[in-house]
Amino acid sequence: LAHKPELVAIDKARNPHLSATFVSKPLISGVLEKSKLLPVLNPSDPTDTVGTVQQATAADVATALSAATPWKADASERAEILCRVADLYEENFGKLFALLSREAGKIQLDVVGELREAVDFLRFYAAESLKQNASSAGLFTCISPWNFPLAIFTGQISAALAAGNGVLAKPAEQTPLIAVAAVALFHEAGVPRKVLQLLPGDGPTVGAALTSDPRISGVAFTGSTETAQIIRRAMAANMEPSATLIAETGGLNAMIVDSTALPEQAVQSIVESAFQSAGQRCSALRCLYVQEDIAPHFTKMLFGAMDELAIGNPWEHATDVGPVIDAEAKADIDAYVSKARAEGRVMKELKSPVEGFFVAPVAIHVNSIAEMEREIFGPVLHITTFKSHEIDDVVAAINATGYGLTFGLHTRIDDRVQHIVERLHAGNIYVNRNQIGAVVGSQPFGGEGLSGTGPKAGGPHYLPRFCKSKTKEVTEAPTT
Ligand code: TXE
Repeated sequence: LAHKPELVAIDKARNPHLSATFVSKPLISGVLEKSKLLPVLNPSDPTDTVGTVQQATAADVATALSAATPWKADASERAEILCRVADLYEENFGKLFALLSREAGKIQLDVVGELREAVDFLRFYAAESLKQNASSAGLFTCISPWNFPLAIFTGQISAALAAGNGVLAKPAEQTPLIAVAAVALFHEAGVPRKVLQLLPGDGPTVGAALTSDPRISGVAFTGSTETAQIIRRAMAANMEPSATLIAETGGLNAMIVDSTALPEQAVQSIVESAFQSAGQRCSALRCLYVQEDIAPHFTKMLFGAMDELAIGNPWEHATDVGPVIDAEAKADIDAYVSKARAEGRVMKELKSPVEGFFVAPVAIHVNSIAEMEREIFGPVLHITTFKSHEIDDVVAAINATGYGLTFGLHTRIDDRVQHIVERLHAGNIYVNRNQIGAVVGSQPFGGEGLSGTGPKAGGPHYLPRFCKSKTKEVTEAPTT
């Protein structure tokens, strides 16, 4: 984890947001169309309807686009207001905490880490915009996923706003309520309603309309590689060639553990990297390479550590693994695991509770990462072995997936670290530690190849992509 927060004791009875039902509408500047109301369910208890959300229509998108305007306040005022949003996030901790947990099914440690990251993004981009004298006068579309529905959402929006853009934001279908709560805080802090508008709705209607309008100067997107490709095509067909796409997508992330690794350290980082957030992180470990001579002993230790994982209600302090996001995600992962089970490739499997969208952590044998056709977005770890002389082939196989997000290495051979790090294509490489960290400001995050366009979020190069660059050269005119 980026931040290792202390667990806070949250008393369910004293947090009214845990039993409230939220009713939300698009936050656009103009008259809304009447449209479908969709229920938002709690993934750990589908009988708990967290709220209902009114879906934005194509007409709402048109209204929002014609009202939209860049943020004309000067840079210091923008930065001040974004810092005020950060303060409001902290003041509304209880409400945001309850929504993140109920709507996204997150365990307490994940919720605290995500809230912290969102606040860090706000303060970081505010400070960077002053340092870099960032300026733009465009309109950005921000499209976010459900797995970090507050942190990624806030990061995209705050960077676009810090540079002076107007923003049209579309949250993921599964997690609109936390976005509505967050945008209300932006407005409360002083971001004008026409500058930041929120349009909950589905990808093919609202997302597509917001990524194919020539008035949009750029799109910030986090989600699947397939959707990023759809957006790239829509932008190419409809927008100016100068329109910017900042995409962060998926990964097929690997880790190598050689026979010199410290086994306890490696086991702990594998368990955290593969199963934290129920494996629903783009950075999560998917394929582990263990050196053959230590494999029998090492996997025994690893499976022993898996046995210690507590699966269940995200509200219990002891819970390590909560639910996956929805019924569709559970069905997809369950079908994948059933096929592997039928093929005799399941090496270790835990049991899951019956209710809710839970998937128990599982380890599956593969011969090579090349056998993995796609990212399985859940607590599923693939394991294979290698011999010492095969290390370059392993690196080549990992590179050949085309993804390049995270990579982990456990070894005590210094030369090997250098040898592999030089050859491996990945945006974030972790040596002798867990593989899912990102720290705003000091450990920026992002990938290459099929994993995204870069630049890395939370780093100094992110903000300039939201700006228009102007080269100003002045020749002094002779005075008359
Ligand atoms: O992603 P989508 P989904 C990966 C992960 C997961 C898979 C599918 O492997 O199993 O993607 O998840 C919006 N035009 N990641 O279906 O569809 C959509 O409404 C414009 C990795 O959730 O990419 C949502 O707001 N927008 C990932 C956002 O795109 C469109 C996090 C993401 O949804 C659109 C999430 C369109 N045509 C999933 N279609 C990560 N990198 O962390 C959909 N959207």
